[in-house]
Parts: sequence; structure tokens; C-alpha cells
Amino acid sequence: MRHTSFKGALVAMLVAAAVGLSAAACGGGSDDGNGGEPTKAPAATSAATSASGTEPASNGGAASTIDLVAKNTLWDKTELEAKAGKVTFNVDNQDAGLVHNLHIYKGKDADGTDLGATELEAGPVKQKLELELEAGEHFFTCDAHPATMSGKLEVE
Ligand SMILES: [Cu+2]
Repeated sequence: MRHTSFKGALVAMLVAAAVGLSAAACGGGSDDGNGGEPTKAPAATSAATSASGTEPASNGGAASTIDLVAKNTLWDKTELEAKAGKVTFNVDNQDAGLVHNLHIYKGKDADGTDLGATELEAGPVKQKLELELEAGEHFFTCDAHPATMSGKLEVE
């Protein structure tokens, strides 16, 4: 009797131990699984955060640097977008012997506030203009050819 009951108790302990181990293994396994998921979720969240953090930069589709080419007494673009703050204009006058410049005004035309301009210079010449711009509508033109070399600059 004592033998049997001891044996039975031993078996019960072993079974309990085995169940306990497998339960622990299961728990550990599912813990790892759960642990992995929350770890991935914050990673996805931070990826989303950094992705949305990239949006202001891609909002910089409105650029901080604008390249403008003057050719045949025309700008290569008549609508520009810039990001508020420091904006650099790189002007490439490709018209040999023709005088151009870049003049920026706040507002929709040359009646607005004069924000700055490059020198009137005969091409071929490259010029640079750096301005601090605030959000809003701006106007750009060449003082020598306002009729054909004017456009809109949207700052956002
Ligand atoms: Cu011009």
C-alpha cells in the first residue's frame, strides 16, 4: 500500500512537473510571441512616426532651393513653390548678351513689398539670391522683361 501510494504520489508529482514544465514552456512560448508582437507594434508606430516625420521634409516638395533658368527671354518655370524660411534661388541666365535678373516681391505683383533682387547682368551668367520668406503669395520677375519673365511663387 505504502509502496503503491508512494509510487502514485511520485507519478502524480512527475505528471504535475511535466504539466508544469509544458505549461511553462507554453507560457514562455506565448509570452515570446506576445512579446514579439508588442515589440513590433511600437516599431511600426515609430516607423509611422518617422514616416510622418518625413512629411514636413516632403512638404519640402516646396523646396528651400529653387533653380531657375532664363532662356530666350523666358523663365523655364512660371509657378514656383518654396518652403517658408531661408530660400535660395539659383538663377542660370543662358541668354548670351541678354540682361536678366530675378526680383522677388511679396504679394501677387510688383506693387507688393520688394524682398530683394539680383543684379541685372548679361548672360551667360549664374546668380544666387538668398531670402528669408514667409508663407504666402509672392511674385517674381525680371526687371528687364516683366512682360515675358514674370511668375508666381507660393511659399508654404
Ligand atoms: Cu530678362
